[in-house]
This record gives sequence, C-alpha cells and structure tokens, in this order.
Amino acid sequence: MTRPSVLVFAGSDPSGGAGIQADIQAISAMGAHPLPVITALTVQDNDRVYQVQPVAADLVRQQAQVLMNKIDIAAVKIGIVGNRDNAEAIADTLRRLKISKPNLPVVLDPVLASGHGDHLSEDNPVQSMAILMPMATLVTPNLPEAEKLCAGERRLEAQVDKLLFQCPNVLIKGGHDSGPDVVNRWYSDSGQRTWTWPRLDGGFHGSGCTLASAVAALLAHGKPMMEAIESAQAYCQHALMSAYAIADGQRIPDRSATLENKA
Ligand code: PXL
Repeated sequence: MTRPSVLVFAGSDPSGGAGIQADIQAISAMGAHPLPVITALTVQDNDRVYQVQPVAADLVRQQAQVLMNKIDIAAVKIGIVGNRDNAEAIADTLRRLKISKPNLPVVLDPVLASGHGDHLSEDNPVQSMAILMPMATLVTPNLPEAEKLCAGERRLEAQVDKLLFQCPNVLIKGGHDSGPDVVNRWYSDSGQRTWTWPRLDGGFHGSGCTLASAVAALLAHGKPMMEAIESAQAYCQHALMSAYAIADGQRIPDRSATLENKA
C-alpha cells in the first residue's frame, strides 16, 4: 500500500486549530501523506495571534530538500511563510521540483492575517505571496485577501483578471460576505464554476487551511481540479458542521476521516 505525499509549507499553531496542525489532519483524512515543513512558530490561542517567529530560510530549504531527495512529491500546499526570505526559499524549492515534474500541483492559500486580523508574517505578506503566486496551480484567497492581493481593487471581475494573469486557477472564498449562504467561485482559463454552501453560525479556526489542504491532497491523488475543489469543499463543510469548542470563541473543525471523503 502506498499513499501520495503532499509537501506542506506552513506555520505551527499550538492551539491545534489552524496552520500546519490543520493541514496534517486534513491531508491525512483525504488518504494522502503530509510532509509538514514548518515555516514559522506562532504564539496563539483559538482566537488571537500574539507573536510570529519565522524559521530560518536555510532551514526551510533544507527540510524540503531532504524530503524531495528521497520521496516522490505528488502535490504542494503553502500556507503562511513567515517572511520574504522564506517565500524565496520556497520558490527555489518549487523551481527544483518542477524540473522533473512541470505539472506538479501547487496550492497556495494566501493567508495575509488571522481571522481576527492579527499579523502572521514578519514583513509584508502581500509581497511574499507575489513571489509564490506565479508558481502556484491554484490560489485560494478569501474576499479581503483577494482585494489586498490586487492592490485594493474592489471589483471582483478586475480581481479575477489580475489573479488569473498570475495563476491558472483562482478560488475566491465567500466566507467573509454576508447572507444566508457562502458562495465560493472558481475561475480558470477553461471556465468557471460557483458553489453555494449554507453559512454556519459562529467562527471557526482553520477553515481555510482545511480547504486548501484537502484540495492539495485530492490533486495528489490525481483528481482533476474541479472535482478536487468540489470534494474538498464538501469535506470542509462537513468538518465545520462537526466543529467543537475548546474554549470561548472560534471553534475547531473536526477534520477526522470519514470514509466517503477518502479518495
Ligand atoms: O487560518 C490561517 C492561518 C494559517 N496558518 C497559521 C495560522 C492561521 C490562523 O490563525 O495561525 C499558522
């Protein structure tokens, strides 16, 4: 028995709700194997982030290099990178991986701040994401992130044009909008598609990480992009519906495996 491996670059969240802890759970639940390369340590609880300490860029580079020397990488998922040097180190790694695998799926979750707007990067995360965006297969901004990545552009169509110019697939997540439903919109050169999910009450810690990691795992299994995005949303919605509390504030998605979601 084998499992496809997903190389993950993300930050550690000691509350166990978001970041690389979420990625490990979601990728495992999808029947793939996570290779978690930590880019930054954070000090946080399930609501607020108090500190971010990026890992040295050379250490990020070496963690990935040792893995790729031995293990076949079927997909890559990127969350927070910590700072600009780490973005460069990850871009270097992706360039090397793409020499032997030009079609390697790379899912970039362009996290610019925590759900409460706390910093998750030492320097300007928009610049770090700009380094990585042209190397990604899919970018998954929420609405505030899409606006910031597009220099404050507020019109959705103009945002999509700008993002598609850099990356072939864009999934704009509607969680920050209002209304009874969350509308997620996928755009690609080959078409577009919209999914509508009932908006759930309360806040969640690590929903974006869950979704992006699940997509990466399904792409690692060889699923086509649209199918991967659709199944990952169904899995994420299920995890949010089963979320549990560990304290006041944001709840933790239950990412434990369910048979029907396994690839
Ligand atoms: O959900 C975005 C996110 C990503 N990565 C880390 C985080 C968070 C949100 O708090 O802490 C490490």
